[in-house]
Parts: sequence; C-alpha cells; structure tokens
Amino acid sequence: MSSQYQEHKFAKLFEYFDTDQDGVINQSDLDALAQSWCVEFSVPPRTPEWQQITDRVNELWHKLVEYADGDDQVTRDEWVAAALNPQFVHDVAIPFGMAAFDVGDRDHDGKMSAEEAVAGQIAGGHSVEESQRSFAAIDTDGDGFITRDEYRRSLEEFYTSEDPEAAGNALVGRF
Ligand SMILES: [Ca+2]
Ligand SMILES: [Ca+2]
Ligand SMILES: [Ca+2]
Repeated sequence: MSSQYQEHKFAKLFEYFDTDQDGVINQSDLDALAQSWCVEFSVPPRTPEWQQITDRVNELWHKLVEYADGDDQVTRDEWVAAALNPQFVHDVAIPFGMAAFDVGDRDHDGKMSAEEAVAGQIAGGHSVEESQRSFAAIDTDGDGFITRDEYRRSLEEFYTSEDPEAAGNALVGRF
C-alpha cells in the first residue's frame, strides 16, 4: 500500500541521494554524499570517523542494490519500493539515519543541539528556515535538543506515517 503523499516524500529523499541529479542513484552518488558530509563536518580523510562514514555509506549502497534489481544503479521507482518495504526501513533505512545522526552529533553527547541540526540540514540542501522548522517539530518535548530517541521516532514516522503533520514528516522539509 502506498499513497501519493508517501511517494512524494520518498522522491524528495531520492533527490538527496542522487547527488549528480541524473535520475538514478549510483555508487558514485553515495561516495559524493559521504564526501560532502566529511567536508561539512570537517572530518579529515583517513581518520577513524572518516572510515566510519565511508563504511556506513558503502553499506547503504550494497543494501540498496540488494533491495533493487541488483544492477549498478537504483532508479527512483526501485528506491520508492524499498522505502515502502518495512524490512528495508527496519534493517537499512533507520540504522543509516541513526548513523547520520551520530555524524551530526559533533560533540558526541548523544543529543543534537539546534546548531548541530541546522548545520546538518543545510548540508542536506535545506534552507535555515526549513531546518529550524523541522528541528522544532522533531524536538517533541521542546527542550532544545533532539535526543537519539526523538530522532529514531521521527525516522520511524517519516517512513510509515501518511500524516503530513507528523513530526517525522518534517525530516525532509517541505515538499
Ligand atoms: Ca545519480
Ligand atoms: Ca550534540
Ligand atoms: Ca528534546
């Protein structure tokens, strides 16, 4: 079952992964994504953190290929089908989202401050306004930090909720 709303939402995330915007995700798109994270967060090449980011992104790529038709590119339809698959969401998408959270948690205190979150979102191509809006939605208890639990819940909502007002659906901004 899928709704047009969910397909729109996943299509927006597809654009994020398709870094060269040629309409398919290749390994080179994800390499470029890892690279842009490292630049944004000033992670020097060949450090343990750099290795971790590279490994997680490679893992995402191999899993995506497994869930798609196994060739060396993932189309928008293949991506949307994967995102609608609860097993993919549980085994691949949520762990990857949590790895991204840990990269963005620059001071490693297990929480995302507004400053950390907005930096990460701008790296993802969002405007400051969009980023602040999604921060406020995901920080459900309004204490000024997004905890790992709040983030995990918002990821789960993002992949499963068809309610445009659900906090998790603020993750990719407006669409
Ligand atoms: Ca591409
Ligand atoms: Ca932090
Ligand atoms: Ca909070």
